[in-house]
Amino acid sequence: VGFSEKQEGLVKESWEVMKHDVSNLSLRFFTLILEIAPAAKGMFSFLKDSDEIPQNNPKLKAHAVKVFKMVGTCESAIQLHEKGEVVVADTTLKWLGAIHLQKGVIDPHFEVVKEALLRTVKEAMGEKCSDEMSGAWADAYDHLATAIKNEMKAEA
Ligand code: HEM
Ligand code: ISQ
Repeated sequence: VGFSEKQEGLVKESWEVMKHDVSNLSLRFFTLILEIAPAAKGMFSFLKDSDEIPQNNPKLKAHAVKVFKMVGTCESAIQLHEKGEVVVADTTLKWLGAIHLQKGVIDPHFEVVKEALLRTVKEAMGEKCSDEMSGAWADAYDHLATAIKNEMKAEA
């Protein structure tokens, strides 16, 4: 259940490497989401008027960076090691719950985004990506995703 300091260290350490290429990686992350689930395209406002994934859309980039960073820094999801609970700033969580509810995001979508995120990390880190590192990212993501899903249920 909990998120260990070791896991947090693995996530943050790899984030420090990946952040130097965050623009490209974020685009890759988003491309993978649509590769896994093409139907998700219609949900994103910044894609409404384009047939393909814009390679140079500042809005898309800003969004994707925000999401990537949120998991990578474990910041907005400060994992309480003692309790094994995620504490996300209440207002941030309410905001995230509201956006995703309004956009029609449902539980299975979270698996798609998770898969895309893990593949992005794996590609970016190459040989440095151990199973332990992947597992740490998976857990960091799961904690945040659970918090968002709970908030969505509370708001629905
Ligand atoms: C918007 C984060 C999961 C679809 C956002 C925004 C953030 C965010 C920060 C707001 C961006 C902004 O306004 O600057 C996250 C995190 C997730 C997650 C941390 C998981 C832990 C998902 C999933 C989907 C999804 C599973 C479904 C495919 C969307 C959509 C928007 C959005 C459609 C609105 C984009 C727009 O403005 O058109 N998300 N998200 N998100 N997210 Fe997520
Ligand atoms: C919003 N929520 C989840 C994943 C995303 C990826 C790229 C851009 C926006 C996103």
